[in-house]
Amino acid sequence: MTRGLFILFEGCDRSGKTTQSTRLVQALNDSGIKTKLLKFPERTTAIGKMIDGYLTQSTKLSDQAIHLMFSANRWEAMEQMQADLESGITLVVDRYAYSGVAFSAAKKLDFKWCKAPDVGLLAPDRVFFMDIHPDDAAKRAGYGEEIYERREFQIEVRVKFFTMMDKAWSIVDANKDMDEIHRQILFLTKKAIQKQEEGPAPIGRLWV
Ligand code: T5A
Ligand code: NA
Repeated sequence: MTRGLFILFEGCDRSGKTTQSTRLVQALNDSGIKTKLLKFPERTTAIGKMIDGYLTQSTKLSDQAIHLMFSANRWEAMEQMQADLESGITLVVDRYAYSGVAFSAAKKLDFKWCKAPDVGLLAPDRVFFMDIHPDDAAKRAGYGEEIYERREFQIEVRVKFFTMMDKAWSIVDANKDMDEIHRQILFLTKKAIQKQEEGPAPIGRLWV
């Protein structure tokens, strides 16, 4: 049996990650590819609840402490993610370590320091970067409710994402129509799954 693929969505706030990751999971399951949706931060765990308190501005934490909590929130999911991938389940993940680094580095924390706690996490096979200018994202529903949703900060975050891209990444124009974006992502994902079936590659590790 071929292992599942690890598909990741990254991008600035309100770029459509949750919309597209949900639709992708639905479409893959509909076509018989067993797929699970995960999102980070996973706000339901004990660590996730502290992160939620920080994001909704009910708790204060230092930049370093919240950074390490976001990382711990990924590490607590790793064992299950590996087991799922090995049992042939494809994982679609809404944000991951790249968000962790981009947001903290945009606060001027040292880039290498930001990457360190996530070294060794499972690496995604494909990354879809939902690219939107923060001015366009700001026009979308719900914008501005959480701590990081400020224009200048989001522009900084977008720049940090660009410094981390490699050949696993595809830049998606997130300003296009939702259906069109979905079709493009589904096509690229199915191609990646087919490639994995033809020549299986092991699960990689981040930043080693
Ligand atoms: N964070 C996260 C860190 O600092 N460190 C970390 O390690 C991690 C993992 C919360 C914050 O945490 C930070 C980053 C974030 O600031 P979150 O829980 O993922 O992260 O944030 P959410 O608020 O859930 O999600 P986002 O704000 O990022 O939004 P999405 O998921 O990108 O966008 P989505 O799909 O909810 O869509 C937003 C709106 O736009 C519409 C949708 O209908 C919705 O109303 N929309 C479109 N409109 C027009 N055209 C399209 N193509 C559209 N697609 C969606
Ligand atoms: Na989201």
